[in-house]
Amino acid sequence: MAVLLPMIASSRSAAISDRITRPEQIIPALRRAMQVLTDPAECGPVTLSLCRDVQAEAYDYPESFFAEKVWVPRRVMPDAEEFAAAAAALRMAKKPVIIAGGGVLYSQATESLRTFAEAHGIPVMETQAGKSSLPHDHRLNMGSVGVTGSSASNALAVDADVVLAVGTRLQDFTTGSRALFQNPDLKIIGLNVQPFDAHKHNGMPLVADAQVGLDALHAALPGWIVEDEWSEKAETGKEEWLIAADKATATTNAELPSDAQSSAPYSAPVKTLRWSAPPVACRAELHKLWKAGKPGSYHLEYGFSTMGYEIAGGLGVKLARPQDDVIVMVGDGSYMMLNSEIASSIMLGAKLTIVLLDNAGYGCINRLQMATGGANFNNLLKDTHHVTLPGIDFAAHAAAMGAVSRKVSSDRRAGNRAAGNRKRRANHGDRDRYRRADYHR
Ligand SMILES: Cc1ncc(C[n+]2csc(CCOP(=O)(O)OP(=O)(O)O)c2C)c(N)n1
Ligand SMILES: [Mg+2]
Repeated sequence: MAVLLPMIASSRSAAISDRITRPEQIIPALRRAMQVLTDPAECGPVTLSLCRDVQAEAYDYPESFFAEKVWVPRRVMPDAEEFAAAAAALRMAKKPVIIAGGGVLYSQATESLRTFAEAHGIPVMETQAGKSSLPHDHRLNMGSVGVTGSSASNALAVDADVVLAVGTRLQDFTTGSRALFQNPDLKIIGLNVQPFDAHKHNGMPLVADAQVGLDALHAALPGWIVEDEWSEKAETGKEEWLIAADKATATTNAELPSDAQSSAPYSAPVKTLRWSAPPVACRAELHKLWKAGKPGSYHLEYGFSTMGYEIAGGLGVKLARPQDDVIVMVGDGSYMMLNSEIASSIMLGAKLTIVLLDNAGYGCINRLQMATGGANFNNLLKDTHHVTLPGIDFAAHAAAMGAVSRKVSSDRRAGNRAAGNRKRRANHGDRDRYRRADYHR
């Protein structure tokens, strides 16, 4: 009897799923798998199921099967009619905005975005996946948009008459479940390699690669620039937002810091370094307040919001960008779900700085529960059914896997230690993580 062993699994139904019952079947199957995985619109997922007895079979594979192949991203050109309609809509726009989604980063279109936005004076707002498309301090970057959006972005989005949505799925967090945009004459241009997303929200589709599409729109709109009134609204909104953000992250005399305050010491130096933060904990705060510098300096899994992704995700970032310092922010709950990649990071010599925010339970879900009128139940450890509350020593736990670990009592000290340890890493390759003082107990 054949036992099936999936090679690449995914929680989404696979774009291709193949069952390998003969060794030679892997030749076309792997090629097809790579084609789907590198397709800018499909991006996988792929499942190849190998029968266990087939795995033990010898086979004389042709050498051509092992030849190196270089992937060149496909840059889909826009259709002439879709393009003409999009350019005409923009030319008529009085209150345009751009929403930058993850597609801007995947397409490496950040320079094209900057050129386009600057030339035409269009304010830009970012989704979770699109965060860092523009540096946080760029004058046209209004910050996060939607449910976890800044006041600057959301005030513009309410009035916008044309939304150029670039490489975004326009999901419910971005659009406030269709409640955010309120202009009755609103037009959404969906610049996307994926036709399904390009058509969303009754959008005018512009199926194309983000970089190609932005460059072509720029060339088609010479001299067109938004009116002063709209630019001024953007400028004032951003100033007000920065004041509010500074206030939210400033230290106070409160006994325990908020999530917003916790993230501040790590995100401050981002201008010079490329740091990455893949947390589930405090994701709303980070979407709003993390000061992303260079493109790709912020990474958060929000497709499925999967707890346990953080340390494994951070390790992936580090393997892809070995020259960068990677800071992982993780909650105690998420840490409990998946921490074993600490051992992998040590085996691989891939240094991570892991900041563990310990509030003894599922703090953000507890807050949601309270905000909808509930009573504390089953989220914080103290509210669970228990005989004894576990006093988990996370620092000792990580140390047991080989990490250099510290429990620190304040965010400022944690930030200082992270800075100090960057130097040490250069010399000794240390790994560090911190347990911040509890702030809910
Ligand atoms: C695998 C998985 N299970 C459940 C959830 C729902 N969920 C989102 S955040 C959260 C609690 C996170 O707790 P913790 O990591 O300690 O962060 P905190 O909110 O306390 O800062 C839960 C249960 C999820 N996102 N993923
Ligand atoms: Mg927690």
